[in-house]
Amino acid sequence: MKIFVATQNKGKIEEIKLILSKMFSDQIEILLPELKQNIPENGKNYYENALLKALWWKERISGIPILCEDSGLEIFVLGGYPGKDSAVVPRPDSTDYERCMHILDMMENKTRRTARYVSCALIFFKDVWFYDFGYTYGEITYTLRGTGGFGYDPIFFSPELNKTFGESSIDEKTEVSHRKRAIEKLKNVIQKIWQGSL
Ligand code: ITT
Repeated sequence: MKIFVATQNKGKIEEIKLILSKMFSDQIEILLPELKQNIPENGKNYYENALLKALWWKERISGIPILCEDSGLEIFVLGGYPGKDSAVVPRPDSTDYERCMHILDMMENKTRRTARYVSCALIFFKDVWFYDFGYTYGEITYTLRGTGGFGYDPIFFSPELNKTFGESSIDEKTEVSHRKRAIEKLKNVIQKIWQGSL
């Protein structure tokens, strides 16, 4: 049972591999992009960006389902910032460390620190697609904590794990992650595609 996982983010790749292998108990063959591609992500929201990635890849990959994911961090007191722009603030070429420091600067003196990660997972097969969302709620920390994960994980405290995602193992994060919650909702559809009933 093959699936093309259309992400170029190394952190996401490791997590999605783990999620899919737990969900389908290793009966699955995961194919990945070979080269770094510059895929436009100028949609109005997570769903549009996930679909843009799928439409780009469907011209290049055929015969197997394509799994795309678009995600972001939303901080309530900042009106949902950085949201769908999470991968490009403060600049597209910033490092993960710079992105975290940018958020900590913006959150200086803020006492309301609730945030959530959002994931929109989308499966595309034969010009038909299905998508769903997953959410994980947490708090923005005051300092960087831990070196695990990627992106904003060292500043995202998960009450479910009682530590930041940066302090968590990939297994722990994956148990409660927005990405797992979104992909899980597509499980039946993925199975139906493989069974040939979609
Ligand atoms: P692909 O488009 O190739 O999948 P990307 O990194 O560009 O990779 P997105 O456009 O969906 O992916 O950007 C999501 C950004 O949101 C990501 O780069 C991180 O900065 C942040 N983010 C999303 N999920 C995260 C997570 O689980 N942990 C930490 N940061 C996350």
